[in-house]
Amino acid sequence: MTKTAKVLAISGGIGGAKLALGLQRVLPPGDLAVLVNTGDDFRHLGLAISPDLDTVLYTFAGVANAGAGWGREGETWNFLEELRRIDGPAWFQLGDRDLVVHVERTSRLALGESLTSIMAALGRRFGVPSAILPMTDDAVATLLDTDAGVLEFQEYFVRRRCEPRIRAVRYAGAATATANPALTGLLASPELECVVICPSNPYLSIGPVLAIAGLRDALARCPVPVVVISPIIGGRAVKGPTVKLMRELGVDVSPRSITEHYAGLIDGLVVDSEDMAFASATGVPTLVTPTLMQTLVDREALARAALGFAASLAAAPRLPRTVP
Ligand code: FO1
Repeated sequence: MTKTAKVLAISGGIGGAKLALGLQRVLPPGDLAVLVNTGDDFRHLGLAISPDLDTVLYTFAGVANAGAGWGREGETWNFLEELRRIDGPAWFQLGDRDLVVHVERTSRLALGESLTSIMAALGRRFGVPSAILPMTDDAVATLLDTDAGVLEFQEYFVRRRCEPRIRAVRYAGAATATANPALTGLLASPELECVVICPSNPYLSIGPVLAIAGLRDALARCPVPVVVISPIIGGRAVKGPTVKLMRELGVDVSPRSITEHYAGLIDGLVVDSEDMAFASATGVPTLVTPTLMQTLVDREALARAALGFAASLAAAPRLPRTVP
């Protein structure tokens, strides 16, 4: 029988996976489960692509391309070069090794296997000690209402390099999607000690996860501390379009906005030392610590700090979570 996780992390791709790896490295094997965004998933060349799941898988297995943050280290590009030569859709770069995972996932889905089961099998094959849980086995797509029309996530993110101006973010299918069944059990488990929301984009990466009604409710009701690591450092995002998006949505780029975004769900916020001045105005208990993760040591240090902070919140009398 598999061990019940003690820590649940919620993550998108690149930024979130960095902290998730730190958590995996400081926790005993089997103590971590990661709930991963699938709102970026799409069909490309007939293949089922799950970028954030694969980023977490490769990061946990130690085979990720550290520079790009996505795809495999030591990748070869024969498939992509040949695709480009015949004028195929090479804007989304699929490496040869990475391609194998997409082909395998697509064929197993076609045979009726669930995404959860496929990711569990891949996790075992890659020797990953943590559970990698898709947020749902149903189709959910993050759609962007932009000044260039409605765009699917990868169309906006990769093909258009996040250039269009976003007016609204939607999560098509989330209202009727069923949360990963393992998650509801885990959130109610007496073994669970805390939930850590990784410093992923709150709108594009964590937003789709929390848009699944059953999942949001289960998280709001869970009795253990839920802490979030702010993805904003000194008014900047470490990577990606978080700050640009917040500005376009008319949201103040500050730790307080992160608390407001997660209102009713979190018990504590972790902000970077550079944002010390905001710590007393976040509206929730706040830990100030370095959050920039450039090295493995940084990732482990932030993981330890987040876990210690959650433990301190569990020990103290709990404030009721404000319902939005
Ligand atoms: N990101 C890019 O910026 N360009 C790419 O060509 C690209 C290809 C790609 C292939 C497989 C995969 O798993 C991820 C890939 N990503 C690529 C990353 C991905 O689009 C984003 O990082 C996530 O969707 C956002 O978390």
